[in-house]
Amino acid sequence: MAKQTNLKEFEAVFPKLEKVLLEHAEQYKLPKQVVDWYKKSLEVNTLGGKCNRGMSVPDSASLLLGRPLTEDEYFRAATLGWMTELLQAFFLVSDDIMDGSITRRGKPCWYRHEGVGMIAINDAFMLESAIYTLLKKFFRSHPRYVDLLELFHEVTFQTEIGQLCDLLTAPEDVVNLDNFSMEKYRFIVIYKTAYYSFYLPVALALYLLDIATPGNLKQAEDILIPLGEYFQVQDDYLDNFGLPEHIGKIGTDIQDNKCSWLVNQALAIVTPEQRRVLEENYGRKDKTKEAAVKKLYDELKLEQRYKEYEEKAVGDIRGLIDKIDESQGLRKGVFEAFLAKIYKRSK
Ligand code: DMA
Ligand code: MG
Ligand code: MG
Ligand code: MG
Repeated sequence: MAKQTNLKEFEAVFPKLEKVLLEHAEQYKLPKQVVDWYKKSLEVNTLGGKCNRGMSVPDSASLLLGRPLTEDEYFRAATLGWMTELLQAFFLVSDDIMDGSITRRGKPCWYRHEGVGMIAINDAFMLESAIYTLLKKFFRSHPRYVDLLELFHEVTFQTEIGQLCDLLTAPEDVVNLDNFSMEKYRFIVIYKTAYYSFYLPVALALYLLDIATPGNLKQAEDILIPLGEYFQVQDDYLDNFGLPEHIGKIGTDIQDNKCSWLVNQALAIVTPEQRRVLEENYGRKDKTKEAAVKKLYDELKLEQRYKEYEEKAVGDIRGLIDKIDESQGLRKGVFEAFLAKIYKRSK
């Protein structure tokens, strides 16, 4: 039987990876201040999250093998897991700057820490670099090294085009609700979230075990992308309806003029008067205007609408999982584990 990892076990691997990263930096004879800064950035930005993405690599590997991992297998799978967490850290540090966010994981966003500011941009680049330092150190002689490398590069690019579309659909100075559509929404969330959060960990596990084929990668993608889409709808729902104490961040989507799931749902059902409320209040850096949009969301019963969406989405995903043909090396349990982790999440 496969055994699922836990946060404690997964976090126990991090210090070993941090040591490798710091030793790698130290070979350039940097001033101590620089090494200390890198260490702090690594710790603040990589630790303290739920690690759902990272833990999915060892979990998926164990489910694919149908047995617990040996100590060495666990270490290697968790290392790939931490590399997905570094990728996530790189995206979050930059995302928080671009979205003008206030808090992350219950603390100020990194760029808002004392003395950090726009140095955070370089810190984000260094978090990304750390992925490739670890990949080279631990996987240079793995038969799928080039595939792993290309996978990280491709998923990074996919996330970046998603972020670009997210930002271009949310200009700061012009609010034009006609720019939003569910079609554009789907593009944004599939690219900015689904590939790196869901496809990446499973593809990594398949490459790690050297059982990846074009066929099983495609099968995995066909389920993981809808799963990732559902996850980002939850994120958008929680941005407005979640509690900052639970989600560790303060929602910004209304003030940021985001093409969020909620605004798209609202647009589908508003009366002309309600649409005017949106036009006059959405996307403005103003608490009172934000409150007017929140009130409209309540009147439109978007919370209820979300719950209906969730049941339908989960039913559809279960249907996709049921149809998996396990003869290509995949296991239904891999996808069931993902779904169980996010169904009805409140954080
Ligand atoms: C998340 O979009 C996407 C990436 C690539 C970080 P978001 O801005 O909705 O995320 P959050 O709500 O966590 O700021
Ligand atoms: Mg954001
Ligand atoms: Mg964003
Ligand atoms: Mg969000």
